[in-house]
Amino acid sequence: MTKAGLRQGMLHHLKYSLGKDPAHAQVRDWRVALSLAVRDRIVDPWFAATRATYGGRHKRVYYLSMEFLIGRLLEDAIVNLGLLDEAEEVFREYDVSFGDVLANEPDAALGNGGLGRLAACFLDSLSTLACPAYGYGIRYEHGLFRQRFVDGRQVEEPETWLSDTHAWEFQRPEAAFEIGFGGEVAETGSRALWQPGESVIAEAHDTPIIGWRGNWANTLRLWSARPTRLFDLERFNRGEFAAAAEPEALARTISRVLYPDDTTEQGKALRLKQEYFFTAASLRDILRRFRSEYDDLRKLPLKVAIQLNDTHPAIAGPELVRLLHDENGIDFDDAVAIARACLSYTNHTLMPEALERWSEALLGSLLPRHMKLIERIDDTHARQHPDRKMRIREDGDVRMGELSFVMAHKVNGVSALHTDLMRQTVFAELNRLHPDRIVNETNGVTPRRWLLSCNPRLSALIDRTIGNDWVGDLERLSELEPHVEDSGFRADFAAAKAENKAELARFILETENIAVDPEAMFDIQIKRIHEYKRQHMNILETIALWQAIRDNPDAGWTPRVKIFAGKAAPGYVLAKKIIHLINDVARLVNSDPVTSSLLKVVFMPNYNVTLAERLIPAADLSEQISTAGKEASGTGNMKLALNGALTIGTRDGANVEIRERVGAENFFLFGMTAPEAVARRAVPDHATRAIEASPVLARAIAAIEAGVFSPGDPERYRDVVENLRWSDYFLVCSDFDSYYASQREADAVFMDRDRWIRMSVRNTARSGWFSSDRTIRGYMNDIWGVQSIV
Ligand code: 475
Repeated sequence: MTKAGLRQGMLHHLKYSLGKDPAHAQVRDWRVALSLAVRDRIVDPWFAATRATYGGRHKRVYYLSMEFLIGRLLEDAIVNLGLLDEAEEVFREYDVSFGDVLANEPDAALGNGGLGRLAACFLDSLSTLACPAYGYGIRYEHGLFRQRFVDGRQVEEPETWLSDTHAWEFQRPEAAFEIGFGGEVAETGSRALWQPGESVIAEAHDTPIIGWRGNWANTLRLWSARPTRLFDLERFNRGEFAAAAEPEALARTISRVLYPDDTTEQGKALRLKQEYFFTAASLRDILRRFRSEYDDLRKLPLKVAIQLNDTHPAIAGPELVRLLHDENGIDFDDAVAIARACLSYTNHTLMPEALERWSEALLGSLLPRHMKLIERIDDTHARQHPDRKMRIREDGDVRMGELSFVMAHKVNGVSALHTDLMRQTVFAELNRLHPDRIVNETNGVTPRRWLLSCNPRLSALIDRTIGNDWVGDLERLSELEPHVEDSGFRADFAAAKAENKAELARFILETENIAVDPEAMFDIQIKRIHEYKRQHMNILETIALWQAIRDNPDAGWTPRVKIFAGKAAPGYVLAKKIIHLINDVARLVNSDPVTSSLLKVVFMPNYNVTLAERLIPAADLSEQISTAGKEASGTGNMKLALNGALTIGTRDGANVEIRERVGAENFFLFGMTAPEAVARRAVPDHATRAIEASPVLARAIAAIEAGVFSPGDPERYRDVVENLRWSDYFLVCSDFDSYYASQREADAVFMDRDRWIRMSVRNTARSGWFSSDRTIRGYMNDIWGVQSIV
């Protein structure tokens, strides 16, 4: 499309969709007008993709996920359509800042963290690879809370992405299903009929997702809940206004807000309702589409692949069996076999507190028919394997991981290490029974968002050096490798990083009022706050470094800026304490004249996709320091390495594979391995011993205890410290010395700027394998049995 076409489309929407002329248009008007003009360009490829899928009678992939952390969509769409230059020029003509227009778009945070962002990267790759696919999820009215700090403490505020006009979706009032809850099951012979006690309507909203180069578009279909009965007019007329609106309020609660907990499971009835709500609506939609083309439901697995993103949609197993068996009269065992052939399940965490369990009592009251079917699935499976004692139900709970495993033909982990640990630990027994079921699909990230658009300086350099085919084939980045010997290339590579850092430094000054030295090492830890991710180990190291610099300010220290960002679950007390501690340390350290040219600490509030896009291109050092065995994969680690950051990290998750690919000599490794961590945990007093053995750690802890960072309130971090001393399940103390030493090695290398740049180039050149295009090809071949349509 030409610039003229884009201009015309935008002016058309400005006038006829927004009722404005250019002279009076506000930034929001321009943003919505541009979005609608861009959306218009997506519709034809979108229709064409649908026609090609129908016409070729192709199998479709359905990705069921409670979370899609998509962020802003406008730049993504513009970049994928190849309209970036055109859009920039048009806005120059109107003297409107294109950057402001892009920044006006709300960041759609329909997810918590890694799991939700992975789903969003997968959408981009599915379209790029022309794989016929639908994402299915919930259209939350409020996404992940906004984070503010008040006196260093996290405060949560509701997020309102929809109130600022979401220009991408098409409402589909005709694509609606009634979803039931509760009620009774009437058994007649071998058949059962579920009569729900209450119900809500699931209504579809479609967002087209265009792939790289604009050749193919899939659909993200999000469900919102509305009441079957809008409004109780009788009660209203009696003057009972609040009561009259009750049915509506109750129904809308279901899609009102995203649960803000990641990696903990809370067993709330509303959460289960949300899970069943979107899963049931999606399955009904999938069967409706199948039936519009085929009549034999037994052929479902030939045309339908359903991926369960963690156990949140695990009720899909029993629900599909219910639809096939109860509602379509297919024999129970056949129904289970058909469902299993369609379903596959991705596990994202082995942390016991994250593995979903629902009490049989709750499940039985909310989904009585499903509870019966789960019992039957469990009994059948147990009967088939009488020598084993594996049960889906345990202690009055249904274990959703086990249910998903039994109902899936493939179960995958998200990194090589994580998949091995699945086989050895959580699913050891099931793996013995079904040794071919577990497969690995190491995560990846989309190169369009996480290099091309977020890092225009580096992208332009790569284009100039090797052309731009890397965007659709990230392994082509290996062609950069020979250029590591070219001093001109190295200088350009260093300059791109330096400019990104200078830009971030300006942003930090503007938003946080902290002056940071753009020449210093930008050392970045960005992710949800969790004990297993060990932000507290990082801040302890920061304290120790500060103390060491104060002891001897002229010892030739490498200047550092420690940057943190991430949200804590609102109910996770210790994680919130860690945030408070980091902010307290920042306040003191940043105002210390002795260290101020050498060390700064910044906690950027409200981490989200947009902030990640700012931080990642400016990173020198990527902190990937989880306790070995606890981080399933990580994906931020991949984004940072791809953008030339060196990793300081443990042998955990995908770090292992990153290190293999970028080379051990280009990676700062420290800490125990996963088996060593397990063994160490069994040593009594491991933490106390580690603290006694490490004067550096002991002194850092002592400073916290003495109230150095919380003057007048030395008790503030008592729980953090006690936890470290007396339990330290995540082995912060045991790994500390190794971490500290590795940091000092990073300091030394950073001083040798040319060496650092070479290592940085190699990280970029060797990270091509971590494209989500590669990951999705893996799912297509190993799990779904589908092919790209060309
Ligand atoms: C892993 N989220 C990362 C990433 O595979 C991994 C759990 C319960 C409720 C809501 N959200 C969650 C997760 O479990 C999660 O995000 N897991 C993450 O998945 C993608 O890279 O290591 O921690």
